[in-house]
Amino acid sequence: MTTTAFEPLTPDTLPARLGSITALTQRIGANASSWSVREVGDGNLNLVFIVQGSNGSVVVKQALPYVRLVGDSWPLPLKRSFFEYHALTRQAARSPGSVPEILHFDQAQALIVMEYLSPHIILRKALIMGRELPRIAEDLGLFTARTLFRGSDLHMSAATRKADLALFADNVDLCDITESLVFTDPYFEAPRNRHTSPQLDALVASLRADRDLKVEAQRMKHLFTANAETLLHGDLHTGSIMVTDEETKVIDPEFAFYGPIAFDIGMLLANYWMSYFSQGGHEQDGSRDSMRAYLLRTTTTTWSVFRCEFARLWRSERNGMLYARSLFEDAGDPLGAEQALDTFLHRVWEDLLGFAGVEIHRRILGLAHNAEFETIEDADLRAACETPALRFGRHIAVNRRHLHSIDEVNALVALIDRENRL
Ligand code: SR1
Ligand code: MG
Repeated sequence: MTTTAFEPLTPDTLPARLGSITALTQRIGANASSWSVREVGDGNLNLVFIVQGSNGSVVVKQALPYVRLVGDSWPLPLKRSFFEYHALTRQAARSPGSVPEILHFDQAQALIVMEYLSPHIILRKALIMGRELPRIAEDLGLFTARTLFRGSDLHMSAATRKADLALFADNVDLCDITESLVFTDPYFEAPRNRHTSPQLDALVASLRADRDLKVEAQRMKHLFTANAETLLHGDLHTGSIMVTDEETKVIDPEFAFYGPIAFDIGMLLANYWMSYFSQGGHEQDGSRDSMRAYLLRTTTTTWSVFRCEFARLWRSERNGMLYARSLFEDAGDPLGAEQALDTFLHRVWEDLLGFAGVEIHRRILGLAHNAEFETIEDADLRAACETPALRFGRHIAVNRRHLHSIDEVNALVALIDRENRL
């Protein structure tokens, strides 16, 4: 790379601009003029290229100085690429094998060269197709437990964690997107919002007039901004996960920052639940009942794997300043550590329901919608899927302290969905 001033890549300029990077040429072949380059980015923010050479392929992800979904009227700092790179290195260390291998990072050009995952596809697309992925629950339960535990004061030294907290505290603009788009905009008539209209108009108006819901959404926002508990992925929806039947990889942590443990898991479970509610819009080729059952099983297993792995790490790697062993195990009180663990996980459970509720709302009422609903072309059918999702989101956000188990919540999902379909 010869230029230092930022310049967006194009398929035509990429070979000449990246052709001398050894990490890249070693991986795919040195003859850059023979590389074939496709821009495949379909996310909301960045350019994504697949570069194929004689010996293999890589992915080049480059940030743009604005939000791709909206255009240059919404500027966004290139530095998000720096946070993504640093988050990926930490996730690779804390949950080995869970993220793509990073081959090269160029901060000035805001680009990351990484392993090309093939034949992986985006989890959201797989779920829309009705594919039952056998590994995601286990893999994502482990990923969330390991990254969230090992990035917290339960595990890290205070000095290392505080330095890292300072580094990621600068990811202000990406946090601002979440703070506005997830926690605030859905609950009033914000200019960037949209929803399936007129079918959802009455329900949307009632949600925006719902005082209990708005208060709860703001409690969740307060927690998100003020509880710098661990290094989050920050955008762990099913579009940030790539899958095959054998492997699960988590991508795109550009929203990484220090926030509450429950946020990543809440967002993930919300996306499984939204997939469930969308299944009725994808039954052209037959019933999706098996897929519905699979999705509920997936939420149950993800949450139980998370809990088990978190508990294992609590017992074996709790070397940080919180819940010090000197107070419990070393003082002959191992039960005290178990009591603290139960309390801790109970709080995570209550908070994840709140985060899940608002995540569901923002994907139906806000700017950035989900493909599982958006690909339902018939607006009446789409609204019929979105309606129970919105009601469920409201219920779990407002009643999160009274819902005691994942089975209870899944029973509610099935009930609300069935009532709407009859
Ligand atoms: C303007 S960005 C909209 C959404 O896309 C990202 O994936 C995040 O989820 C963000 O909220
Ligand atoms: Mg993304």
